[in-house]
Amino acid sequence: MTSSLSEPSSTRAFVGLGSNLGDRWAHLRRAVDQLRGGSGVPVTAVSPVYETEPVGGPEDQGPYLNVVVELALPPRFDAYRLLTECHRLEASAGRVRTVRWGPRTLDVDVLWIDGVTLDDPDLTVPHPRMWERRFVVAPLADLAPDLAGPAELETSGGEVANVGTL
Ligand code: A4P
Ligand code: MG
Repeated sequence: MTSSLSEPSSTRAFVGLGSNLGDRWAHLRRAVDQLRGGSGVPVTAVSPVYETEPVGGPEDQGPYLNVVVELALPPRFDAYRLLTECHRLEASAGRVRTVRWGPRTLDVDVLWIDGVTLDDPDLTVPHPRMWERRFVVAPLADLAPDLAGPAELETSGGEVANVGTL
């Protein structure tokens, strides 16, 4: 039996990470390190980092850094377990929920899981707002041109700028 980082039976998934409070680079780096280190979900790719204008929320919040991370979900790692992992990363970054779409040290959203659709308020997949947000579509297009291409980039909104890699 062979085994590799992306076994044939794994499922491709994408999560979106955003930070606009505190040391934004450190929050994103730490979250990706935690995913690589102890989550049990192989990280297969990390997009470039984009600095992005805030969408929604208070007028005076600062710009975000956003990345998209590609994962190879093992067969028994279902979508809800992935959401729990996302919440664990947010808690570890000291996220405090105040206003909806308000500033946060770390937001981790489940964006897409190949072949999976879920219509649950606790976990909607694909993420219901992903296609309208360039802060999601631009880094996703870097990793998965089969999902997001020029048409999706064109129809999504918001200023984004590639500012490097983690
Ligand atoms: N939930 C349902 N589906 C999902 C999903 N696919 N992934 C539920 C993650 N969570 C999901 O989330 C609220 C509830 O959504 C949770 O209970 C979860 O079970 P939250 O993280 O507590 O609250 P939130 O993030 O403030 O609200 P919401 O509506 O999830 O906002 P979004 O869509 O996450 O947007 N602008 C820029 N430039 N960059 C950003 O990263 N992020 C947001 C947050 C707004 N503006 C932004 C950015
Ligand atoms: Mg969220």
